[in-house]
Amino acid sequence: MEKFDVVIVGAGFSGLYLLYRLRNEGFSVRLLEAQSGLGGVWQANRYPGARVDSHVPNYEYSMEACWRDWVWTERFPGRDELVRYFEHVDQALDLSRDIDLNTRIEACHFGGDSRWTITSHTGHRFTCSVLLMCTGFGSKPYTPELPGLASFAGTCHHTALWPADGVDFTGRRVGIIGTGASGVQVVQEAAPEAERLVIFQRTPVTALPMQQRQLARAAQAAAKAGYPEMFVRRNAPPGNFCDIVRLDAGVFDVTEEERETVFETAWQKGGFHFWVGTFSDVLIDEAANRAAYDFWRDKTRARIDDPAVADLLAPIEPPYPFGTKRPSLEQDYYDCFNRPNVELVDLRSTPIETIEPSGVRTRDAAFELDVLVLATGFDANTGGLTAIDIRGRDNSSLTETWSNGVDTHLGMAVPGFPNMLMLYGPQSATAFCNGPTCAEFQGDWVARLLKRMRTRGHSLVETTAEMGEAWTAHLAELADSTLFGRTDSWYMGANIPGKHRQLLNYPNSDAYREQLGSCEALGYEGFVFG
Ligand code: NA7
Repeated sequence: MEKFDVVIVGAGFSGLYLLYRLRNEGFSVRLLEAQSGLGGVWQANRYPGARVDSHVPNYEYSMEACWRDWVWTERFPGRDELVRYFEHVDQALDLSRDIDLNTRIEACHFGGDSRWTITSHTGHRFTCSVLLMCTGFGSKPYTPELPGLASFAGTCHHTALWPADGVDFTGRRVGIIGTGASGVQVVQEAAPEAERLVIFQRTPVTALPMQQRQLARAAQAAAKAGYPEMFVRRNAPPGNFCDIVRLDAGVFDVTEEERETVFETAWQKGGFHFWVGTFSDVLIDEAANRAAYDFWRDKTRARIDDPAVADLLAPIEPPYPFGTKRPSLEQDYYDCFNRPNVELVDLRSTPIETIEPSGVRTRDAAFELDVLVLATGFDANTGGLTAIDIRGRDNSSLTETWSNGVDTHLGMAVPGFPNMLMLYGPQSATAFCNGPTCAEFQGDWVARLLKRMRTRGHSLVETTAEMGEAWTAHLAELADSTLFGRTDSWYMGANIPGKHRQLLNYPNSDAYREQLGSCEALGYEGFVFG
């Protein structure tokens, strides 16, 4: 059994940052990763068109060793470039010597000796004092129980389980179930290649213009003079992006003309600007939200030729408050529906009845397909953790503990699971916080906590049931005081049948970071040390 101060599970942004930080602080650390390379979701999501929705230079580490010699080719980099970025980070920070790849963790048990024992799929065991779970919010793909799915005779893959040698859409009849971020991206790739493309939509996505562009090497080199200051700004309010700033004014605090200008400016900037970079009340106030939706709807409908298709993709009445399901970014998603080979099926009016060997049968029609793409998302936030047999005090199982809902303190610690901390986990700012920004401020917080414990001779840190209940109640208040609680989304755990409905992501990264800071300033309030 290999013995360490700290074991980290997961080699995405959070896990790699912690390895770098904690090793520099003199801890013995091992990072264990199921996949064959670094980058977390970017290893797994190799479906055609996979691309990050955060623009350069937000989606990268702030350490100069990582950005000094690194050059991006696109404003929103694609999956392969992101994987190469992680290889570059690996070299720049010399990480791999402390990482075991191809090591899927099956069990983590907290023992009577106050240490964790971690068991891999091969039966290899590790022991550590502190366990850091960095399994990400989207590491467990979700495949709905579609009757007859196993009988499909063609090629069928979930986007997050895509084969390494790819799938050729050329001249084939392709069906795509799901229109979230992954579905939008695959549609854009498949539409020009497939002989026939059928998109099965249950809920329309409010996709925003990416405004993608190539990045010139010289311009990036010049911009780097401003990077240190930008990365400091990324860690301060407002927001967690270098350059997306929400106004300190509500939608109706300005004239109609000013409002149009603000919306139009954000639209032209592209990316998440229109989602989180306009007025302060868009995600809080129904009327303000409606103004944003109407702007989005009118812009979007203007691109769709067939009014009946426009009614499904961008309905006159909002299907849910704008931005309370995650908006995806698109390049020519809506234009794809003007192509003669592309067809949209509304699953609300004609649900899937069965999958047959030849394709998909809905209540009204049968669609013969050669390829079926399941862009159906993830058991988000909790699935990556509950997939592992994690057992805390008294052998209690995390999966069972969370079966009626998640309680954590700050989205980082679970009552009854001492010396285990989660990064980018449920009930933290996860998914409302730019990944690398969150990885760094949470990682720094953990590093300071572990150093303090070492200085004071503590070997145990845990939170209490009262703190867990209080944090959950706080998130419930946030769900009620914003528009997020009204929508069935994976933020609310509502995309998985039977999953407890609760807000699983803290919807304000500035306020979240302040909470972490005040906890620390008060001597790690809510934590008990031993
Ligand atoms: P998402 O955003 O969860 O999207 C999944 C899509 O699959 C969504 O449109 C769902 O419709 C649809 N879905 C799920 N189950 C079914 C069934 N049973 N029938 C029909 N359609 C279904 O996952 P993505 O992978 O696109 O993106 C996840 C995040 O990863 C993304 O936001 C980024 O942060 C990266 P629904 O909306 O539930 O009606």
